[in-house]
Amino acid sequence: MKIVTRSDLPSLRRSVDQGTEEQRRAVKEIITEVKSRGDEAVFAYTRQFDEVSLESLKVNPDEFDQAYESVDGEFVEILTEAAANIRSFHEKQLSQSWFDTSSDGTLLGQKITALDAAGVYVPGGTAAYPSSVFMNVIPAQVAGVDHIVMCTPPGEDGKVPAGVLVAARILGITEVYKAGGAQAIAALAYGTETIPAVDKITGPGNVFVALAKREVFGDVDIDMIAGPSEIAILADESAASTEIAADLLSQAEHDARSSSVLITTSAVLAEAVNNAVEEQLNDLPREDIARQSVKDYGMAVVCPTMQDAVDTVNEIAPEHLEILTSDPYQQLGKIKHAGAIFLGPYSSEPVGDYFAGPNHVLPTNGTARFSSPLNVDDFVKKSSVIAYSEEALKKNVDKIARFARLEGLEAHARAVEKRKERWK
Ligand code: HSO
Ligand code: ZN
Repeated sequence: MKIVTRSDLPSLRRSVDQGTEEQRRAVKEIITEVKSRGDEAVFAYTRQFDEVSLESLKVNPDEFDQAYESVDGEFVEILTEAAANIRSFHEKQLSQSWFDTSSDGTLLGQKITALDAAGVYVPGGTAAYPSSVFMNVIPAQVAGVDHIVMCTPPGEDGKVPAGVLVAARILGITEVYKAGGAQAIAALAYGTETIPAVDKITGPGNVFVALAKREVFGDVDIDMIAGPSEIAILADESAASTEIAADLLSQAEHDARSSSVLITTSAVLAEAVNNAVEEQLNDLPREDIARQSVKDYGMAVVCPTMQDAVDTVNEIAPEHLEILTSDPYQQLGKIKHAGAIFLGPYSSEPVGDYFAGPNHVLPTNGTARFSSPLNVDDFVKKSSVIAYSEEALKKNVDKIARFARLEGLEAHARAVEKRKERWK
């Protein structure tokens, strides 16, 4: 990893993958085809891209049973405990409808209603993470979404990874469809004979999934277009260099474009972490990915003061921030932009990826400046409620009519004035 001073820090923002012209055209075509030919198009694209001929798009109960039997009992117990932690954290996010009355008898409020249906996309291959099933489904369940379905590409054997099915079953999700890529997103957005149309699509995916989500946005809602994982660690000389290196690598192994950055006041620590990263890289199973990531996006930034270090964190607005200083709570107050903040030596980042309870779907690439972790509010919407009283309308009708006429909207003015006839 490079060791730089704050003034030499290059921008860590990675350009958002907009796909190539050809990829964008392909995605548009897939969406059009799925819209008009439904299941038939999904089957055809699955043959073409996933190289498998399916008999049915829907995972059947036997497949769930087989998945359940194929994994060991302890794994199921760990998943069950993690799901309970994630659920109880998200239950605290539930917001309530509210109604306020005023002395003139008016009632104003905000009514919260869950979305009717949500679709979770789970990527295929090695990124088919049971933990991501939890992080996308649980907030929707806590919000009260009645209909939650999942789409995931089948492997060449026509199967969905066991861990994904076990995670779905633990949550009581029975509708899992074997569809991936842009065709899955199109099916979730517009519906096919088998796959239901939903109101919101969440979950990560490759460039085709991301382009398709952008394309259907507006007809349905989407979560965010997540970029590669990132970790920033704010540390002083009190931190353990080997633990820092291990935590940096935990995110570097996600993707060759993942970024892992140490921000520190100690040049000695930066050097020690750099050495520890090199050493630990050597025997990682995903060494190639992690090494590439550390080479291109790994960095130690040495800052003259802790305030400079904190400013650097806020400029980066990392997805994950660990604070490994002698006074982590004191620094917490100064952090403005980070998706998830981990305090102290026992809060290693994977604690949050899997188990503590907060969501691991987090804003990346600096978007923590303006957005939040996936949460229960992402699966509800609010309706404003207005019950104006006679007294209030009497008092305000002329102001409202005047306002409307100032906008040149005569029918608006007359609509409110119509009520004046009641008072004659
Ligand atoms: N750290 C990833 C999420 C994840 N980690 C899933 C392991 N599994 C999000 O940035
Ligand atoms: Zn992770």
